[in-house]
Amino acid sequence: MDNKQCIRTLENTLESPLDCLGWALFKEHAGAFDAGETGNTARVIGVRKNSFVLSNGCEEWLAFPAGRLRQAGETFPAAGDWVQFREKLVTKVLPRKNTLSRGAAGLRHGKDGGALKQQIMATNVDTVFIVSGLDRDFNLRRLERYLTLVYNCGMMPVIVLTKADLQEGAQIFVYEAEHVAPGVPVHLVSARTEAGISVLERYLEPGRTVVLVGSSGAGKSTLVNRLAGAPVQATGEVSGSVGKGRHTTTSRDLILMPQGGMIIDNPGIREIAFWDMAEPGALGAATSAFPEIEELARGCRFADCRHLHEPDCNVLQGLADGIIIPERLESYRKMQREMDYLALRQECHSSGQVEKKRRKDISKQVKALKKRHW
Ligand SMILES: Nc1nc2c(ncn2[C@@H]2O[C@H](COP(=O)(O)OP(=O)(O)OP(=O)(O)O)[C@@H](O)[C@H]2O)c(=O)[nH]1
Ligand SMILES: [Mg+2]
Ligand SMILES: [Zn+2]
Repeated sequence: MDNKQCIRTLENTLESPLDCLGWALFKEHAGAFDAGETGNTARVIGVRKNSFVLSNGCEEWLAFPAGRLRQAGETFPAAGDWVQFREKLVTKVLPRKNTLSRGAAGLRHGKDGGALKQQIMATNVDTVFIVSGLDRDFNLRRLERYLTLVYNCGMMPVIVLTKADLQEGAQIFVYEAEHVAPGVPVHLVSARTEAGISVLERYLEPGRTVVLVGSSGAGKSTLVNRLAGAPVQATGEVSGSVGKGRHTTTSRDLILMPQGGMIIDNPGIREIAFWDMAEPGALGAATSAFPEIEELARGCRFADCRHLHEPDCNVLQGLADGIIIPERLESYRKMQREMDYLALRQECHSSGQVEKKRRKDISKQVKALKKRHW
């Protein structure tokens, strides 16, 4: 035993113990980098306040980020990352296959003035389970937001409608979800009765990583426990009066499942804010949460049509013809506005600069108008 101060040892008979954490698949995807010797490679399986739990498939231990990783331009570790370490120090984060992140409000009175920050929920993920409880949690507009978030991050969404035991005729929710999520698998399950659970195992093939997102109290951790066949995660009651969970899960942990895959359980999300990833304009991405609107948008006269009151807007025509559902168009426009603002914000780095740029743009427009008048 070296200086790693192991928290747990695992029995692993694989030739490359890292493969039980998905190393072989990661390497294949992330291909274009030289990982060097794997003797000092590990995966981040837990995120604590100032430390990380690392695993190399044989041992798990607490490690701390090298000071350098906090510098601008460096990648700070997150749950699911593949890293290089020196004993108890994480020295480098290997290039990510993908990153599931959202915007989170910063400290309102802090020096960042409440600016949106990137919050990473998981990295190097194969499938995202959008978990929605069929109690008071089910909401189509919210599903659309989750789908946009997942597509935005270039990941594969799967909708899991849980607590099916609480609804008679729960199948109707499946149809509704399928309607707003064309092409996305929708699974109806109950962690209480175990109905439908085994179907989810197909996403947990050896080496694959699934991440769970959803509101607090949706039933994410209960689902993990049911799939694991053991109480590996704490679960909490939903408040009877407001129908909301109590944020039982507070940290991000990657759990090795008996099926061979892994699950990253997440704390419940209060508000789904986006964080624009490298892909510009998620709503224009190849996979979209609003394919029917984007299909029609290609026929608009202007390439940058906002589908508000522009002439020859194919989307507005679709709305008039009843091809597009008004609520979905409203959802789409709202998200498009958010995404545009986010892009501008990231361009300007801080909300203060965004406001400055906005004011500058407006004064430019006013000047141009005045010029025209005189
Ligand atoms: N009836 C029923 N209740 C369930 C089911 N799954 C979960 N619950 C209950 O829902 C409540 C919340 O479950 P959790 O698994 O803690 O929810 P969570 O999504 O992990 O919540 P956070 O950790 O706060 O984000 C618990 O009281 C569970 O017993 C189900 O399939 N049927
Ligand atoms: Mg939980
Ligand atoms: Zn249009």
